[in-house]
Amino acid sequence: MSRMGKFERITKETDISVEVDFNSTEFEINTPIPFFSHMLETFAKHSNIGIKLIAKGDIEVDEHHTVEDTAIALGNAFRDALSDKKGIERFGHAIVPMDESVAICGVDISGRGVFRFEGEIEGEVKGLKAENFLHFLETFSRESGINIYLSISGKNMHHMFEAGFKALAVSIRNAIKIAGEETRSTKGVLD
Ligand SMILES: [Mn+2]
Repeated sequence: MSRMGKFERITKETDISVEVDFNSTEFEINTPIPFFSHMLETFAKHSNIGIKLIAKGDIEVDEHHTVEDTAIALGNAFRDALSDKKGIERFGHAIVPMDESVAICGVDISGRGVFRFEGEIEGEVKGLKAENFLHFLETFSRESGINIYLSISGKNMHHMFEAGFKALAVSIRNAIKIAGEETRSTKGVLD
């Protein structure tokens, strides 16, 4: 079964193209924000999902447009790859520590993209502000239809962001696994 998704978004602010393939683990990430690329590579690596993502954007304004539009494109590529969600595990969770930090994540691929965050996170890791890290996750959740709960505590911002992306990746890796033939919902559909 092919489980691939694609999305392109070109505006006056950004130019993003994303391909995801649940049957591949090869990734190639290229964004103008090295730390953001590092986070997306971390996400690809630990989710075991093949992701090809090329993003260009007006980072001379700030990173907001590029981060948001990347989330829109990645979310829609996921929605496309998830298709009718038939047979998927649906739920996934992970607790991922990174040195003094820890992230707790749970996902439900329900078709309803609600993002809930708990924790205190502010400041910036070179080129990626905490507000845009959260905005990325909220936008990805909404566009993909993946309900995401995430809690992060710690001291080092790099560790906190990275633990968050790893916990999300491991949760999604488990939730997209094929568990059977049936749709895992008493309603019969996931949307
Ligand atoms: Mn790192």
